[in-house]
Amino acid sequence: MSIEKNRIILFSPQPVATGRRVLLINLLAVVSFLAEEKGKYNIQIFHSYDQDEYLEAIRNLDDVLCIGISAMTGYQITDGLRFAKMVKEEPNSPPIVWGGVHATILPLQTIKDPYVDIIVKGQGEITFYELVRCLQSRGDLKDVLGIVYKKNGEIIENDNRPMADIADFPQLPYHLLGDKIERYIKSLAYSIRSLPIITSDGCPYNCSFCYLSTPQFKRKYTAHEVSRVLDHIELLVNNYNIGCIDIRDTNFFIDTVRTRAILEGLIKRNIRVSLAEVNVRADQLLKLDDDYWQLMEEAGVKEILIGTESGDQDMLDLVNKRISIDQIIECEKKAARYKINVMNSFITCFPIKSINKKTDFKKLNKELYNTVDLINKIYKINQLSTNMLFIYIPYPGTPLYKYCLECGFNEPDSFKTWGIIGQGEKYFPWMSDGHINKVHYFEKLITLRKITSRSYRDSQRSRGNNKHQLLAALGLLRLLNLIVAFRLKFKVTILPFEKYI
Ligand code: B12
Repeated sequence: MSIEKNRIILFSPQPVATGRRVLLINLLAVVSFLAEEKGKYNIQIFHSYDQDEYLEAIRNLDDVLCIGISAMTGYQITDGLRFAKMVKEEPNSPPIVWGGVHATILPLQTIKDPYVDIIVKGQGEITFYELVRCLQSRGDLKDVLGIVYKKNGEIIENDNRPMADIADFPQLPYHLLGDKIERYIKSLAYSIRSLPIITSDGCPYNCSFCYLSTPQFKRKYTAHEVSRVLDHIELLVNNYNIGCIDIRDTNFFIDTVRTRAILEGLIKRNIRVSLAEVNVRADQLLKLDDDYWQLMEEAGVKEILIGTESGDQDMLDLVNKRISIDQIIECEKKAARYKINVMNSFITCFPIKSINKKTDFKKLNKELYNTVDLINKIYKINQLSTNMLFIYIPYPGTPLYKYCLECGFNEPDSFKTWGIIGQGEKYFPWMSDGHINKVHYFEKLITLRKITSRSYRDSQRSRGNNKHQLLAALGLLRLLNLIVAFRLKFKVTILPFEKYI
């Protein structure tokens, strides 16, 4: 008797070697239509951290219809391949389907990997639903739009599926996570229970490093209705006792009328939550009047997330950011006036053209030091703002990618090799391992400066953090803060003892 195949396993690899766990919005979205057919499919979703559980799930694959893996460019590929290899070593291993940004941008190279059977390009909601139904009925994959697959050793690329409006997709099936959802509820400064949501998709701006510039994504913007967003937030507050929502849209302020209606709706419905990591650009916020800022404060916006990218105007111009350093500072001041903290996301090590494609340390340091100087200025405005430094990873298909090739970027020739990108200098002639270490050291100093600051100390007192208060009483925090401030001001990196703190 043949076993009915109705089990689907989805796996989320870690974004970095010592990764963190964030709610798997992408995987919940992928199975949102399938989950509506109650009882028909047994859907299991695993994070890379859940090793015992996924090892148990893949011990017997007889009833598994397919396995899905999501990956961004970089380490997620390495971790996803590790899992795919384990699956392939089991008897009766089902097709392995890869989705996410990387497979979408480079499908024809990705499909060549032996651990990739099918690729879903772009939005997964409808394509994965049709794919699962096709696999179950042993139909012909040629009828499923938006996939690339192998048939008798031949690679077949179907036509793209037109992008759908996200308003047509069902609500995320949170219930699939069961009690495991607790693992994704984070304690943030604004609440001990926070979860992320995404209320819109796409962004019309043209930053040249962003994957949205690639033809597959086309920067198309679609969004959920105001009432749906409010219902969604209410559901998280009521069902999971959530006190803080992170708004992870690519840009929450593209339609400011819609955003205003959401903020007003929160007040009208008396939904008391903090809003954090709200994605926006500095120039968009500067266009808003004081009433709008007031509304943000009243509705609970505690933190905005700005892709500040660089403190070096030459780099901001290179990546077509269309923002000035003055605007960034102006926005920081305005936010501080309304008690809104800013999370600045910086990207460092953008490509630099040089003679003989050798590292130009002068330009490399100029870019990093200007960014550190901007962070110093931001600290003076608001000690509680967060500043994150990411090392630039080139994405094929973006305008900046062509420039990277001109600067000597050593293009990875396989899916596997894209997995180690961002883990050292090897592929980037414009930077060095020594410089990357310096970036990581500055990153640590920037965090240390924040958590040894007076404002942070006060915030910890109100949270009853006794350890922090003891260190403060001993004067150690103040001392460390002064040392770190000195290092960041004069870019002093000798005897980096803070690395061990
Ligand atoms: C949440 C998030 C994270 C999470 C983890 C995400 C994860 N996949 O595990 C964290 C916070 C860890 C993270 C980290 C990073 N991230 Co991030 N992140 C996001 C964010 C904000 C939301 C992703 C999301 O849930 N989207 C909503 C879902 C519905 O869309 P989706 O992910 O595209 O998924 C759809 C399809 O791609 C497809 N799909 C996806 N997976 C699968 C799997 C299968 C089997 C199938 C069939 C389909 C499918 O179907 C989904 C539904 O339509 C996006 C920006 C954004 N708003 O999208 C950036 C984004 C994904 N991150 C990005 C980057 C670069 C990073 C970093 C590497 C560095 C950085 N600058 O932030 C770091 C990693 C290093 C570090 N220090 O942590 C880029 C990715 C670019 C690329 N080429 O890969 C994005 C697009 C932001 C950007 N514009 O630069 N990120």
